[in-house]
Amino acid sequence: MIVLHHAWDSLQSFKVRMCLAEIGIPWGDHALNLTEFDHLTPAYLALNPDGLVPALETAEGVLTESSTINAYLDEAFNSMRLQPDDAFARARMRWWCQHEDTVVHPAIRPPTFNLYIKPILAGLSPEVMEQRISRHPHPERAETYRAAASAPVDDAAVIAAFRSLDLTMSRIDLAVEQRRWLAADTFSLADIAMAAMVERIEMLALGSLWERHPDARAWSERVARRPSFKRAREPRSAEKPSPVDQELVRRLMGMAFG
Ligand SMILES: N[C@@H](CCC(=O)N[C@@H](CS)C(=O)NCC(=O)O)C(=O)O
Repeated sequence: MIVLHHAWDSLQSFKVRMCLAEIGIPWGDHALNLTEFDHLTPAYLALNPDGLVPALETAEGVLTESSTINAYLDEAFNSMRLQPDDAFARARMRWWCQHEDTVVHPAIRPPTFNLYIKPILAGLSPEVMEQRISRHPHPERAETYRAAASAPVDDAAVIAAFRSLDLTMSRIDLAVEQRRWLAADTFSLADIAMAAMVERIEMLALGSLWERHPDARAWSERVARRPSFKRAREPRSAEKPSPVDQELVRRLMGMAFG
């Protein structure tokens, strides 16, 4: 049995859960809470010395990096049905997976930390924060948590992120003008990778970003209708109120797009 070490509110974990749901294989569930710093316990650091989620535990060893995990799952358990047959379309699929890892995920982090994590960590004393975060193997990541707990909202970082996401949506517009899904006419790992962005935009109440991109929005709606999308977000349910400050979002959106 494979075991997924993940967090329900982690973007990159969502990608892997959606892939597992598309393939339909059973998996062991080890959920960590990132704002409780479960990913920095000695036990988890022994499993993944980077102290990040997701990590997939298999009989052969532990795999990290969500795109690598998804490609492995599709190859090992799904006869590569989530990868187009055509070599160029497959290259396009890898492009989108890489774009999600290197552009979208970094862009999503400032809004996530400023709009979602900040209110959760706000009450934590600097001493307790230091106790928990000092084990982080990546000092720049530790710094992001410290800033979320105590620094003011970083307007400039969030605005830059909105513009970056807007640019990515323009690329989605272009892609789906030419084909039904991002890499090909068939649904692929590219759509799964980018579905994480769809989910996070909804979670952070940033839906107005889609307004400038009707084709991208239609693609995002097709993605969100898939049963695997719904499975991937369980059990983080709608009844849990979003701590996102709508007024702050409106102000920052106004500053980004005037
Ligand atoms: N490139 C890695 C990124 C993993 C990553 O940054 N995961 C985030 C959650 S989405 C995390 O573990 N954050 C905890 C931290 O920064 O301390 C992947 O795609 O798996």
